[in-house]
Amino acid sequence: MDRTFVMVKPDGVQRGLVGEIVSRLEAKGLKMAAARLEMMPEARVTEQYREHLEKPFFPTLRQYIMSGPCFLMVWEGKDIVPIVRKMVGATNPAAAEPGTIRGDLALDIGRNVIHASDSPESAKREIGIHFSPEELVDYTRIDEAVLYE
Ligand code: IDP
Ligand code: MG
Repeated sequence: MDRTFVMVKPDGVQRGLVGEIVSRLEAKGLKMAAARLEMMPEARVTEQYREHLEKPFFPTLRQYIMSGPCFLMVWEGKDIVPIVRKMVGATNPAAAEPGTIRGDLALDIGRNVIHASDSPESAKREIGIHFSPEELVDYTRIDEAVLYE
């Protein structure tokens, strides 16, 4: 099974969207492997968004991510990285398709509710930043036998 890192950002937590987002991923058939609500420390924000350090929006991005609690998760499923990216939608909610999380639940690129890893390599890196191996729970979902061919 493949894994990805997903995070409800502070605007999503404040707006009470954690349940809605978890619900969509659960209903798809994906399996939650870890979850934690926390104020993300600056060192991990910087590590998470390392590729954007030199971008003009980085200081406000860091401020946004540290403005309140985030809900961090690891999810599992076959080909999960592209599947969850599709469910999340375009970075700018104004361009995100209806039916996607950002398309349905957000308006502004600077308040786009959710993060999801963009490649299997990023997923591995991001899971490693935020979770220790012992925090990843290994179990069988009762419907796994009917979810996959
Ligand atoms: P992604 O979250 O869809 O992978 P990235 O380009 O990796 O998008 O950007 C990371 C995050 O940085 C975005 O989700 C958004 O919160 C923020 N961001 C990206 N571009 C802008 C921008 O032009 N203005 C403000 N924030 C931005
Ligand atoms: Mg990204």
